[in-house]
Amino acid sequence: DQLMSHTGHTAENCRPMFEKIQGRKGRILLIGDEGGQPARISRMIGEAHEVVIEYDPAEAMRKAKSHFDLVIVSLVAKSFDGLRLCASLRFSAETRDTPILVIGDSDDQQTFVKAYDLGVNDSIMRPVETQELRARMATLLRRKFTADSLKENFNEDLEMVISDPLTGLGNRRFFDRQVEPLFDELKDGGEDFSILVFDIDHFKRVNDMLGHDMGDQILKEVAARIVTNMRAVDIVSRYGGEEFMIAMPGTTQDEAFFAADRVRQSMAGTPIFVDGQGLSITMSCGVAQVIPGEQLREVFRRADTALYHAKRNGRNQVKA
Ligand code: GH3
Ligand code: MG
Ligand code: MG
Ligand code: MG
Repeated sequence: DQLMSHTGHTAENCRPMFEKIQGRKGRILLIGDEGGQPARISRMIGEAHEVVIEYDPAEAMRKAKSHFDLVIVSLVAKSFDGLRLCASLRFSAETRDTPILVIGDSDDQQTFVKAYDLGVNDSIMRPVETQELRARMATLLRRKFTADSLKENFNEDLEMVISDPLTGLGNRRFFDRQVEPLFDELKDGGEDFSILVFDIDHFKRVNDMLGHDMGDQILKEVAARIVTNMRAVDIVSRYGGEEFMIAMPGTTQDEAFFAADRVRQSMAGTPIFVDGQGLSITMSCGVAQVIPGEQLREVFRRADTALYHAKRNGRNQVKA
């Protein structure tokens, strides 16, 4: 077959893209007819990237979900519908952001237009020419790697900003970020929604007696016991020093009270062991259910007031 490019794009003066991009090997999934494009394309890509060839579209779809950097789809394959595969790739959340390069025939402009409509990133015409293929791939991969690294850095920074390194729980910023949109959503849907605030009893005394490091160990265990006793849908945070705020979606005040008391008992009923020493730690809790029409900060205030009553009333108890 001919290796002349239709684009008139000669590559003699281009730097060949044999090497890795940004120091990374790309993971490339090639999909086409058996005995057709994929084997040839794979040879053109060479050793610089990791290539996986697939002939079956369903299997290709499954594989595409496991972190490929680029998917190359033949639109001239006879054994499956390439456009349909592109549509599936764009439709699935796991492959929505994976770049797609399609290979088609130069006289089939309509197919290319449809492919771009579906959201493919780039196209190349047959007969595929090595330098052009590599140059187009390099552009797509460079963009993908940059997006990946932005995403990673963003998540790392975000993680630092919203998580508490001592307990592993989200912090106040995390809680507010999670709860505000949830609050609006549940309020609109008319669903029940309750807030709990826990505060450790006489924690200053614990610190004074045992030291701040022991205090920290206790905080870790307290956080773990709270998480163990809450559901996965509940949003648990270390809101302040020794204060934990929890949002319970789909939960009435009575149900929230019951859950809070279960947490309280898990603390009061079992000593916390730090350095072989068993310590009896208790917590007080305030509960408030969202009243229709109320603002989030009003719910927080009512939960805080309930906590204040629990403290005033002798601690180690839940008040609503
Ligand atoms: P109360 O029962 O009224 O809540 O008494 P308390 O002593 O727990 O309440 P107060 O708010 O007066 O004191 C909270 C103490 O928690 C102050 C501080 O020594 C301690 N604390 C806050 N954050 C941390 C932390 O990150 N580590 C440790 N070890 N102690 C903390
Ligand atoms: Mg406190
Ligand atoms: Mg306090
Ligand atoms: Mg306290």
